[in-house]
Amino acid sequence: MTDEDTIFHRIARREIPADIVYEDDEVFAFRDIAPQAPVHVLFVPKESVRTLDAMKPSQAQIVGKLAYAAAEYARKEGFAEDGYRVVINCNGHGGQTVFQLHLHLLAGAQLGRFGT
Ligand code: IU
Repeated sequence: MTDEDTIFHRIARREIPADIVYEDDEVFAFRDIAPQAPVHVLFVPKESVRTLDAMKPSQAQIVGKLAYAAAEYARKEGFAEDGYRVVINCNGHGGQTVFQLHLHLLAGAQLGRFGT
């Protein structure tokens, strides 16, 4: 497995099962295996991007696609008005453990403040 063949790439190829809740040409989303909130869905680009820090200028729109897909999902599922949080962890101090860019969507309860 290389940097460009993470567990998320394997989920996208259906080599590893996951509860995929959304997919289009550029983005797919599935339920986090270890949810940190009642709703915890990961939005992942199909294009390989290791981290937010590794994004090229030509890839900047990918983050918008992830955020838009998450917002649409929240509206469709009916919790947009109650609210939610989106998070992108970057590298070690950010807590990134899978090195394919992904956006966490967390919802379904009042979330605590974040920090150290
Ligand atoms: P992080 O931002 O890189 O820390 O997020 C990785 C997430 O991927 C984390 O919340 C894991 O629970 C989740 N995850 C998963 O849903 N399925 C897996 O097979 C693996 C990790 I490995």
